[in-house]
Amino acid sequence: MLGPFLNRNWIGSVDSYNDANIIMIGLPFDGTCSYRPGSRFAPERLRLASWGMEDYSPDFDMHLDDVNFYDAGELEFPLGNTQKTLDIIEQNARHIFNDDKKYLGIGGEHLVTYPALKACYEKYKENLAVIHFDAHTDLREDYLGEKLSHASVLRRIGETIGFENIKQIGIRSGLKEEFDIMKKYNTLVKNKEQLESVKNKKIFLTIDVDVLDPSVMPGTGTPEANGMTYQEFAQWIKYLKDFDIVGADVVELAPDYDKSEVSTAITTKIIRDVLMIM
Ligand SMILES: [Mn+2]
Repeated sequence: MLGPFLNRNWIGSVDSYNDANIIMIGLPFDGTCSYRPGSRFAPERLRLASWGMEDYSPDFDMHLDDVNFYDAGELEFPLGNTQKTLDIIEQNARHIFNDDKKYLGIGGEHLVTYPALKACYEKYKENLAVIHFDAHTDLREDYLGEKLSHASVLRRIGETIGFENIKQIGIRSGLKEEFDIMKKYNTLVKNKEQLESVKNKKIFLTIDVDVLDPSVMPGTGTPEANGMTYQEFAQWIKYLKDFDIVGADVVELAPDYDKSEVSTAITTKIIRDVLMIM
């Protein structure tokens, strides 16, 4: 008899799509990155790194085995064609939501959130809100004329679900016009109580890892000083356990900018804890 063989799916993944409540899907796309590309390599590196992580979370007193999720692998994209790439993501997300399952996207850059959110909105309509962790507003009308850019993703999402249904955490960089939008719609959240207004809604949670300080998370395309410690971030995630999260993604890890690979290791932990609150 041969084996035992190493499992190369995400640690804790169940064996089949049909048996899972949460579908994890890799999105290796970084085509609209405005500064440093490389997030397309994140999904496979995270999968390997997951085997170096404890599958028990003391914060939640849970094992990953207690979470019913399936690692579906990575989508294959026609790199260079942004619209086709987004269409593929949207079709796959729609499939997952139509099967009454929850969606967990592993980026890739932040634009990958937009097609998944559109599919999520089709299902949950005006009952949907977005909770967004990021250093950047991502509310630009366009980036050098491109409306489909990772710098515009929250603008497109706001146009889809209404800016009053967006709550943003950790934002510290953007244009004045973007900060004006945040003020107008009161999207920027500074303390946990300010999330109460979306607590009765279905939540799509989108986490750009650059919300963490670059001293914690150097492996990202657009690092921004004065970010959160991991402890601060972990407290937010714990607080979100009582929210009804139907979709989520973790984006913008660019593993090769951090030769220590600590950024990748930390991101596996973010994903583990997101799985536990879904
Ligand atoms: Mn960002």
